[in-house]
Amino acid sequence: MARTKKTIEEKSIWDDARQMLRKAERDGVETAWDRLEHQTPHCNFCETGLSCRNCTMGPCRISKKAPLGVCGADADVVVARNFGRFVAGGSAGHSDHGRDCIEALHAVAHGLTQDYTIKDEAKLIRIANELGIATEGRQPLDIAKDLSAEFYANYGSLREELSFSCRVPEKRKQIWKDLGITPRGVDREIAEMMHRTHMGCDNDAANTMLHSARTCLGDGWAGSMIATEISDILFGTPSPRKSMVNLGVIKEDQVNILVHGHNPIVSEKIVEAVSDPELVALAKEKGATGINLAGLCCTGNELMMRQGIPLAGNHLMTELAIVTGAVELIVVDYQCIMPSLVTIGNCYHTKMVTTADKAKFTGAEHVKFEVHNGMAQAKKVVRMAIERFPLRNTNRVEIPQGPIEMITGFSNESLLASMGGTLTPLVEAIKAGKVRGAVAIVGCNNPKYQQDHCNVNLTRELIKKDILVLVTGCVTSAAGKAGLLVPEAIEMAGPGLKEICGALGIPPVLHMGSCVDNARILQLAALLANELGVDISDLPLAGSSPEWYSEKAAAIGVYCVASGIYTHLGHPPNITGSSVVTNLALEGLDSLIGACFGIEPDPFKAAELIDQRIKVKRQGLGLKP
Ligand code: XCC
Ligand code: SF4
Repeated sequence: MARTKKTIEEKSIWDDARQMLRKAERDGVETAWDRLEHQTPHCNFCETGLSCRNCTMGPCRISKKAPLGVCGADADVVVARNFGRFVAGGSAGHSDHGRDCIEALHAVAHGLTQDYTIKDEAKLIRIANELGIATEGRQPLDIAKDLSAEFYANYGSLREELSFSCRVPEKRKQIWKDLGITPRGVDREIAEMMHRTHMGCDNDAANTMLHSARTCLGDGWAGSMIATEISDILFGTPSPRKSMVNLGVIKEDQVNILVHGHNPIVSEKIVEAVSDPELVALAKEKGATGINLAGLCCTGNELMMRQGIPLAGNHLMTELAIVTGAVELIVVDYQCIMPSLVTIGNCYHTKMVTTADKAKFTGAEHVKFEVHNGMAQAKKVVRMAIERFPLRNTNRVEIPQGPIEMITGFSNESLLASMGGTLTPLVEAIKAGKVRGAVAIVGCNNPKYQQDHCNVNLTRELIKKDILVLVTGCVTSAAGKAGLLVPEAIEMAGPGLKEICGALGIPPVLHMGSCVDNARILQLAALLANELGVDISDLPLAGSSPEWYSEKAAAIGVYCVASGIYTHLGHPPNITGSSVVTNLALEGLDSLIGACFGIEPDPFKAAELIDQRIKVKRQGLGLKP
């Protein structure tokens, strides 16, 4: 097969990306798009999920000529096992991030750190009450002790169900129970998936797929939800504020530090350190006018939601940010961090610093962050960045101009507050057909597809149809750069959505956080369902991940569907080698669980697909489509 070389315009829809892709070419820097070219064409067995490496009687490749692996596994079994392990990886990622949050809360509660505190006491008490932990007359730290213990228990094997199952509508819980997929413990379901997919265990594709759902539900309703709720307790529950997005947030005359990864435990301390007067003075001594901090990917979303820190870009912008030549240091924790960043940093003067023992990068400097030393380590990292500033080669600096304004900070709490503390205005707007439904557009970039083309166009099409859009993760940067995250964007919305958002003073597309914050959307969906006395699957809702790439994104898709939310993907996971698994995902799940996946690469057709679904759900509720 001939390799097709994409033009720069075909790689991304953005000017800032294109400008940096041109500079990368001039500077001899290789990016994900170049490496994709070297990897193309991809192995067809792997792409369709038909290769198995689960034992050394293999590896096996399932084909017409050889339809069974050495052990006798057929296409359906191999595909289901591969998919099961794929989403177990994603669930592990979100959930282990959640575990790190519990450790921080536990350390705060037990006085093991001075570096973190409880910022939102009201939320601590609210969540404790919700989970049946006594709060009356107790000190916040005492409550936090019990809450961290309660959360830890969600990871083990002693529970029949998760703490936040109290949020799940009864009808949904019954469906889970009937199918035997009520998630019991986060780690338990992940470990069981590894067990089931060992040679000679679960050799029934549908059964393995059901356990995929159970595993991912553990992610959505525990791992991710716990990460979000604790992050709010420790760092504050987000409220609407202005911020900026695109590579233009990098400042020519300042020391530039980028934070990349996922967990606010590291990045929140960096935020504090950059305003340390001593360090600011040091930066000035070195010839900079100050220290500038910007975020990438999900940790960027976290900082933006709570602190309004600007966002330099999403997944495919991470390499290009370094190509500006103006980044002194990039500090990372874990997930979605391309190992190529070290190499690209070396082409300039950019230092890469890792902070988590579970995510070291050869060639990067490791500054281990622990709950008890976060502040000291953050200052150390900022100092390292300042020391790099004189090494910057000003002849090689080129920063795209003109960052775009956006509004961030729509937690469920702030959303409810904007509606006067109740869901009634939203429910009324839905009933009246002014807001016909809501769609969460989430996830990533993938160099196989023109960057953000689908993310942006799907968002635009949906708001035209009076569908409220909620964005998280790497779609945030896409929607922000397209000017969709400001109140003025109601001009691009349909008349009903324009009226409602205009009256509330909110954009037609709401930034709800990072990818673990999709748990906020689950909670909101459950609140809506409970308010109407129906199941989540009865609501005019959908999810979409148009340009997804990661195991985590697949896990999100599965927990969305298993929670009753129809989910669109721009391209299928590696399952198309099995008709059983593919049919289950695209249809079968609908009758079992009340939702399924839809695959459509074209954003305009995808909008129609989602719109159809919303019509059906509206009619089901007795509303005009
Ligand atoms: Fe990663 Fe979370 Fe995807 Fe972005 S959206 S590329 S998973 S950073 Ni979560
Ligand atoms: Fe082959 Fe079966 Fe071993 Fe997989 S588990 S590598 S299909 S023999």
